[in-house]
Amino acid sequence: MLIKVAHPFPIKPSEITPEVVHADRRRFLRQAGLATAGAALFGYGPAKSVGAEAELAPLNVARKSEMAGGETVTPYADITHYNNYYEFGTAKEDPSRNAGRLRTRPWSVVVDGECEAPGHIDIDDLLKPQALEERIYRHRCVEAWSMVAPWVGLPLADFLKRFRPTSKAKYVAFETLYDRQQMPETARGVLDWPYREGLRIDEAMHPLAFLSVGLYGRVLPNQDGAPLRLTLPWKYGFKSIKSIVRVRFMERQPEVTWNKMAPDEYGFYSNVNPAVDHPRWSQAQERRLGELFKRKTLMFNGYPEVASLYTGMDLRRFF
Ligand SMILES: Nc1nc2c(c(=O)[nH]1)N[C@H]1C(S)=C(S)[C@@H](COP(=O)(O)O)O[C@H]1N2
Ligand SMILES: [Mo]
Repeated sequence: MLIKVAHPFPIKPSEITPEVVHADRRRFLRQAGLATAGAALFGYGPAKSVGAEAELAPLNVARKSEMAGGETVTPYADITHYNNYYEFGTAKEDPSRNAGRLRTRPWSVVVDGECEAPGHIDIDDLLKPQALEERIYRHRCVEAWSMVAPWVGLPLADFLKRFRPTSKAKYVAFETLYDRQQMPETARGVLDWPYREGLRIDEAMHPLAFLSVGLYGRVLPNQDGAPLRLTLPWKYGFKSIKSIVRVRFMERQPEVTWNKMAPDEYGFYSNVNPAVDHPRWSQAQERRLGELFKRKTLMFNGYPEVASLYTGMDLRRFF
């Protein structure tokens, strides 16, 4: 019998190049224009009935926080039309076009491994009694673009503690849904599916680590990782795994997608660090969506409160 085995990585890591690095100027100007128009349309506040977000259910946000130092929030149109979600295609506009196929109900998350109360939780059981919070966070992609987004969700620690991790739980691993029917792009095998990410337990329990279920006061759009995703503002965007179906407490460091694919380019920690360049481009600057000029990238993306997690570690080695 002939078994056809697809090459696991038909796209070489070296062919994945940050769009902004070679973004031609025309395209960028067009995008900047779109951003400005978007800002004029909705500004920021609770999402108004303009555009696609109006169809998504509003969430009951009990608490709001200012975590981005009063920076301008990126327009909804940009946050939802310039995405990385490779299960729905590798171009930035692909997820907004293709993620409509994703069915986000029913949805349950399996939690197991080194914990006293393993099990699964239905997304609606998680949301009902939960007082949701809004966090305005900077988000810095490893590809050197950035945005500021108003997420709605709960501290990741609150979610994880429900399952009572044991003292052996030194790491937490996360997995995205992998369903070829809903995600036909996964047939191309760009990444080794399912998409996997992981954190050290103290990183996962840090008060900044957030589990997002909404954006701009409403349920998350599929392209942004519905129905639940991580949001880790001090790390490069790829650590913020989308559409999570599985969480596992582990004694050893889990294998994670991008590190496995290109270990010299993407470390396990992936903390935003302007002093440690990616082998193929600088990480010292970034382009905020909707802005023309680059700005300086800040250590830990401007969240110095996480520095104590890494005391004594050589951040060039543990990048
Ligand atoms: N499952 C999954 N999660 C993912 C990705 C992905 O391709 N698949 N892309 C990551 C990357 S590289 C970034 S920058 C962020 C983008 O999140 P956003 O589209 O909501 O801005 O999602 C991250 N989470
Ligand atoms: Mo990213």
